[in-house]
Amino acid sequence: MNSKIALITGATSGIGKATAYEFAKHNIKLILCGRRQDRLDAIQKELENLTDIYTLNFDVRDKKSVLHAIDSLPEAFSNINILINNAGNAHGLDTIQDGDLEDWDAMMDINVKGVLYVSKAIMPKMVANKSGHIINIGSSAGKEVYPKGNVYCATKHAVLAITEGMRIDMNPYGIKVGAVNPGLVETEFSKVRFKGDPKADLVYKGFKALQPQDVAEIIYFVISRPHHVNIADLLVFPTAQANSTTVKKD
Ligand code: NDP
Ligand code: 8X3
Repeated sequence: MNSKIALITGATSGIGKATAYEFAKHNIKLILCGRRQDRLDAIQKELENLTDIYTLNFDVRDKKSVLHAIDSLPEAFSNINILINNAGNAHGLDTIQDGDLEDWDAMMDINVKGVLYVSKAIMPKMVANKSGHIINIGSSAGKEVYPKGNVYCATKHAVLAITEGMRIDMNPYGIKVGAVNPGLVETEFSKVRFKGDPKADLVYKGFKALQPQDVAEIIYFVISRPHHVNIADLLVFPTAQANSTTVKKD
């Protein structure tokens, strides 16, 4: 069987890692990306009896590394059918006047420019093949700004604008483009946001947050629709969450 090839950024943790496991169950060949090679190796070892895996180690902020990594793919992995632009994080939670410039750079560079660089490296072959599917992982923060979310929310609003632009530009080539936008998902997201401060553990206390596997199953649903069906924009919350600031806790 000629199975599809998916490239997942941010595959070392959380939503990206769970998506790798979900896709592997369905025999999709995987290109797993991230900066922590030890984790990529461990995931490859666990999944290689289910599907073919190739790992790429690069920082999505570094455009040369991104282009070089994609260019270096062996022939068997070079025709990417599915791109999951997932790598991203929040850095800090501050009012805009107290915001840290390094945090702003990190979020803009990873969440916005990273999506652009990786897409730019992969889209030409999709265009030439007149086939492909790009899913950008946005957020409920891309639909609604919450207190102290300022720059993170701006990056996720940008991801949604980029998704809409891509869908228009890819339309003549039959390439599907859509966004999956989760609310609160229990991953390493808050550990990164709060830089190891124990208050990260409180974010998912007192209610059942979405689990990475929940989002991975949704991503698989999106990529497994018939050819004529494109899920353009999907918002998913845990049941306890009504919007960014309304969460029913015990
Ligand atoms: P995690 O922190 O668990 O995973 C983030 C992933 O991004 C890691 O695999 C990390 O890999 C990768 N990454 C981070 N920075 C870079 C970089 N500079 N270059 C390459 N890879 C990088 O978080 P989540 O799984 O929660 O986040 C995944 C996506 O989901 C993000 O875009 C996030 O904004 C979004 N999201 C998360 C929600 C949540 O509540 N958790 C809700 C809505 C959206 P490594 O460090 O190995 O490079
Ligand atoms: C992650 C969800 O609400 O923590 O994008 O910003 S939130």
